[in-house]
Amino acid sequence: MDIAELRDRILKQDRRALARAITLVESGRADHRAQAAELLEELRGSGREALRIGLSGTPGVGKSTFIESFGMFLTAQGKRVAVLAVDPSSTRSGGSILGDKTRMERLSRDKNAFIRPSPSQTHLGGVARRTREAVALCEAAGFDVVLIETVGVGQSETVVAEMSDLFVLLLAPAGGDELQGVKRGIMEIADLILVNKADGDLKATATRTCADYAGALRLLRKRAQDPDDFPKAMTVSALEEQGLSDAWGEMGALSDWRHENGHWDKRRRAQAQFWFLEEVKQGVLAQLDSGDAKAQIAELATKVAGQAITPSAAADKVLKALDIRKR
Ligand SMILES: Nc1nc2c(ncn2[C@@H]2O[C@H](COP(=O)(O)OP(=O)(O)O)[C@@H](O)[C@H]2O)c(=O)[nH]1
Ligand SMILES: [Mg+2]
Repeated sequence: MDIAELRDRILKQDRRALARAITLVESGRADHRAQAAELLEELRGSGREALRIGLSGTPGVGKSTFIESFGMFLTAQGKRVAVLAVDPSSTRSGGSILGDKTRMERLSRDKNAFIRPSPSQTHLGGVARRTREAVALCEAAGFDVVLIETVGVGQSETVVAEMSDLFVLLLAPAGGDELQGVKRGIMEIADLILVNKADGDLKATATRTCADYAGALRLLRKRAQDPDDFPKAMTVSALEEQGLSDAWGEMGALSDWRHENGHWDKRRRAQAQFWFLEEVKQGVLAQLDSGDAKAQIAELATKVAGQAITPSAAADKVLKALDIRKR
């Protein structure tokens, strides 16, 4: 594959080239990894910046419906929108988004939208790297907004928040006690809570739920990266396309404020460092799990169990034998 050509085509906003490049970053093959790394390095200085929005919510809350409505709303404003997904639990081929293709029928036909389903992969570290690199590719391909969807399971919200500029939590209208069901950690990373399905019979409940969450948000510790009135809760109806413009307005206000106050750059820099260290750790862990190290660990583990060597001395032997540069 000609990396220089792929780079040029991506910079010219060629969607087929973008799709090919994402396939390349998804590949686990060593030669593909090397090419992907080269491509990303070539695109690093593109100077293009998208608004990266992480979107989380439990199954059924309306993520796919919201992405379709919100995506259409944005493309109608002349924005180019890319949609990616992090779904570590997905073992179905095609992953979450493709399964929801019917709900995103209009958006998937829109020439200003690019939708990429989650690859079927179980290892969160692998999904994280692929998504992060896909985000960078979409950004270089000139998308204005990159939506990164995740289902609310396990660690995936944290992973998505670490690659987003804004983190949006989508919730359903619910009774008061269900408020407790949202994990505190997720509330703490949310910049905007959208209570969806604020329509028809559910409208009154949605309004109440929204007030409950607004109250809960006020109880959280104030974060340096927020202006006074954030994080915020509001209602939307993805189905009836209500509140989308207000939600977009709030996202814009928050991102403008963060740009003006230095928090935007600070966050992106911290994220780059976070992922650098993650990659180093993943690399070391992979090394422990391969070839010589694996055999040595198994052998020493037996000796440790039989008290033939202390745990610390055994660990020291493994670490000394590791050649971190070898892959
Ligand atoms: N009343 C109402 N139903 C909605 C709304 N958004 C989604 N739904 C419905 O909720 C169900 C789950 O939606 P979906 O987008 O697939 O949720 P996801 O699992 O989070 O992707 C579907 O039956 C949708 O039609 C909304 O704004 N109002
Ligand atoms: Mg869905």
